[in-house]
Amino acid sequence: KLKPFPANFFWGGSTSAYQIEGAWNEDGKGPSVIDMAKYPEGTADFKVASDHYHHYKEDIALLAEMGFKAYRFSIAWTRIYPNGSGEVNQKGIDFYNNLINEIVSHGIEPIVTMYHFDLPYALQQKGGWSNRETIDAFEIYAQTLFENFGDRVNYWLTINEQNMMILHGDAIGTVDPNLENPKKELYQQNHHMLVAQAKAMNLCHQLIPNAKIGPAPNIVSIYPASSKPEDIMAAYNYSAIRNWLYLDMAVFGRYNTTAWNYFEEKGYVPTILDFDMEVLASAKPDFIAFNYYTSQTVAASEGDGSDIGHTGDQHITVGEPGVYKGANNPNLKKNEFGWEIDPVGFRNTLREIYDRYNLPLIITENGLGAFDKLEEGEIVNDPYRIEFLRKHIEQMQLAITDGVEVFGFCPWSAIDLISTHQGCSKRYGFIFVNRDEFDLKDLRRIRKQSFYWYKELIATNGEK
Ligand code: BGP
Repeated sequence: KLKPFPANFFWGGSTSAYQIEGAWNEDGKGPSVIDMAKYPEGTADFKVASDHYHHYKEDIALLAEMGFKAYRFSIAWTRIYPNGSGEVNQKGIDFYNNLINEIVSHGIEPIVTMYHFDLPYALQQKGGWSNRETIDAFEIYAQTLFENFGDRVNYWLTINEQNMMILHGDAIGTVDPNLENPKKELYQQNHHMLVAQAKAMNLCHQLIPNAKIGPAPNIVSIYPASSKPEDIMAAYNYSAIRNWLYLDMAVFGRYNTTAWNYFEEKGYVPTILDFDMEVLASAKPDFIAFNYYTSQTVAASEGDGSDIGHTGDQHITVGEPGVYKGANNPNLKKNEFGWEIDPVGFRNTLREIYDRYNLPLIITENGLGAFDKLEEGEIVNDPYRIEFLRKHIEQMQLAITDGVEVFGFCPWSAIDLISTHQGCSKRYGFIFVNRDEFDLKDLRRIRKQSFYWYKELIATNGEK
């Protein structure tokens, strides 16, 4: 018999600042690494995005109409500190005060990501996460957030998908790919981010003791491509490098042994200062947030890595010579963008995380990117999205029945926004935003079919 979803379950949705807000240089906002990055040809930049900065009241009203219990969004570090550190930009504080008040006034619980890929460019110019000063800047930024918004924000997420930033450093671009050993540098940055995260968790508990805070990596079950013991070992190792390295540190305050051995073998061992491990061990998250889109399948990699190529998600390469290589999973269907769809893997992932850490879980991203079409009569038919979410929600309920403590589901994305790598034609939202890659049109908001479906699902606490 299925267990019902808990009362007060956080049904909601997610966005991130640079993907939705626009107003990239308004009201004193400084540039982030995202603003300065080059975009793939033919795709929109993030300057206007969904223009949420100017539409936030209308947008929050629509989320309230859907019955959202929680809304996960990120604060742009460069609105608060245009240069990453130094002077606070009051207009940035004002914007988020207004936004949070709007959210709270509709009875929606705000869930705030402190840092979602958009590192201040001024910090990047000084070495970004390679420079320990960025840890201090993050700590001060965190303090500013807790002091200004901690009276209304009870749920905080430290860093979005730190593991993706490190594993696919070229995709988010915090490291120069021309360095002699870019991966060593990435793992140094990783160490600094982990220390920054630990400091933020401690600060949160100190300054706003009633609030809760946790990490928000992308965690997925890893399958071996075959029953060959070598493939099973590759899957085990990749899971340690991709998943547990990040969460073991956040929860247990220590480096995962398999990941550490891999650092040693590959020459990626980061420099650790004396007091770092104490700081890391002293911090504890209250929950684990994670993003899940698809599982991953890997095989053993032998030789020079020339057999490592693109799989599944087409814009990233999965693999490392001698360790693992991405493989297609013939048992799974793919979405229009080549991402494998695996709802059962979602249940497995929930169980894996819960068994390992015994902390409450919240899903902060899950969803389907698709080329939605606006049809005559203001209609957007997206049955594929409904089916994707329904199947994942079913598996989540099975996981809850298994005994996994889940307190919220915030799919990606609440509203259409700009995809991190694939422009605005790849849509994820319940609400259509009328614009094309380069034609901003009128940016009007249109409820998709999935909007009405999700509204009913929330109204029945997931029963329908
Ligand atoms: C996650 C990011 C989001 C979002 C999502 C969808 O990795 O946290 O910011 O972009 O993936 O990915 P994409 O936009 O590449 O389809």
